[in-house]
Amino acid sequence: MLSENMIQVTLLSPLLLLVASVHGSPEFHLPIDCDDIYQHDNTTPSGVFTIYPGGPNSPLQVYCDMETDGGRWTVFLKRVDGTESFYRSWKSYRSGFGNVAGEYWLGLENIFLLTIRKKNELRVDMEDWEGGKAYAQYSSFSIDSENVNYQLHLGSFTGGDAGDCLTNHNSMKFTTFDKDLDTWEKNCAQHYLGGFWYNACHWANPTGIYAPHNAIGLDNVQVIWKTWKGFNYSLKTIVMKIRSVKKCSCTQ
Ligand SMILES: [Ca+2]
Repeated sequence: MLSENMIQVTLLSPLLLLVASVHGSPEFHLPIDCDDIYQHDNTTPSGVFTIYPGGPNSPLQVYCDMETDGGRWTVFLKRVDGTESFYRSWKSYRSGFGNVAGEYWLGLENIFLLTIRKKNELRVDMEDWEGGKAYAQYSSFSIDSENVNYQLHLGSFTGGDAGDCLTNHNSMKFTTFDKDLDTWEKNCAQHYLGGFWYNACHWANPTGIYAPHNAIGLDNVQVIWKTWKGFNYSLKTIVMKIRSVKKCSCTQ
């Protein structure tokens, strides 16, 4: 799925950064996240970059939002056009899938690594089919390791006109169609066709079926955010992103 250019950039980046660190910029390290990329150059535009939350031998491609509310956001979920299937197994949700230039899930293991390296806040941006936009923001966001099934730890709702749908999902473990760790007697992922920190089951379904509003008759299985458009509205886009809550640790 990666273009030849992207592969070359991925292979060259560590080398170029190593050279940069040897020649006159000893304080510059491999970026852990989009915040590090921004701190190194605050004129960097939004786009696809290589980060190293798992160390120098584990380059990871990601989309950085450098515009919304000051930028520095590392995007871990993006739904924009329905090109990617999100009805996926535990293994798939663990490692990540999709295309970072379009729709993707960064992977639970990568999200875990990102959130143990720094303290992060969470923002969710979404759009409807009539040009409306809304967001929801939370003071902190982290997940546990796979040993405890990537349990979600969410801070308080700090604002946003979309309203608070995720407090209902706080402290939940992750559930996929092949691994039921939700609090419902059945499997929420099988029933609502995504993979998420389901409870019994959801107020939001960011990984649900992508479809234009009213295109499918089934309720609750679409990409929904209950407190903004209700259970029966299928959203046009949804993006989940995190950033370091420390505004600037840079020394330049
Ligand atoms: Ca269950």
